[in-house]
Amino acid sequence: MTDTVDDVLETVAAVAPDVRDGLPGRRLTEAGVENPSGETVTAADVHADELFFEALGAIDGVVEYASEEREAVADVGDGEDGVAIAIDPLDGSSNLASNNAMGTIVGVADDSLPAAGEDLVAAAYVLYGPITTMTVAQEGTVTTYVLDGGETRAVEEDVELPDDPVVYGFGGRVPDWPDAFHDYAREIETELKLRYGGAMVGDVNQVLSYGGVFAYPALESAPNGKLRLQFEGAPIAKIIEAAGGASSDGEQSLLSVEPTELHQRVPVHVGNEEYIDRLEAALAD
Ligand code: P6P
Repeated sequence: MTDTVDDVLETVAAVAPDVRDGLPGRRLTEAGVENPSGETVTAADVHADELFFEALGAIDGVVEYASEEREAVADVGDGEDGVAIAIDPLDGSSNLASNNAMGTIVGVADDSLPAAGEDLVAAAYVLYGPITTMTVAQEGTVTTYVLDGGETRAVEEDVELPDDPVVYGFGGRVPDWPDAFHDYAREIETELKLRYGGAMVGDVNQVLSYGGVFAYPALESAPNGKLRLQFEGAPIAKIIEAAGGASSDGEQSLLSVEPTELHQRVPVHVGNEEYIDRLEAALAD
């Protein structure tokens, strides 16, 4: 299986530059449809999903492909056992209009989708920032690569969250935060600097780089929050926990959340363990 996982990660790294190259021509183009989560789909979302589906679905050993843009899991196997891919092809695509960071998030599971985070054998995100990087959790360790000119170059190995946290980023509107999260946020604001860019990959990468906490919490208007377990919460939690951090849906690790449906939403909190412990204590009061 390791060979298949390596093939998947190498393929994501190979496709990512084509996703990036396709962005300028699709800057303000909507696809005229909504995704299964009811969100407007951009032409860039569709393009990225098509590129990844074609490349990842062709890998021997990949048997299922599911994306934030598709209603159902696609069977891409040949009847043999293999791994399943859950992908957010272009995370934060609404940032394209404002030319801000976006990303790709991938979970590789050794179980049929929807899979529990504990069944992820690898996870990765690509960050389309000033430079294109790819951060991978595999076999309990995190590695960051620069993707440049067709080359994939490891630039940091055994990545770990810094011990001295600096930044926080919380999604949702303040009046929509439940009181317990609101009070927690008020405390955090006195300790850390606000860094919130509207694309999970960019905001989580800030936490991984500087230490701190990212959350898209449960909201009064949306008790399960906004982010999807399969395509955002679980793979990101896999990476942050492999980097020595912690994750929570408010009560438990995101890797322990029971998968019930492919596009299920989940409150997401990831970062240094101290901040996740305090979050869970605040919500338990
Ligand atoms: P808001 C992007 O649409 C996304 O799914 C995540 O990447 C990001 O963290 C969140 O939604 C941003 O949501 O409500 O701030 O626009």
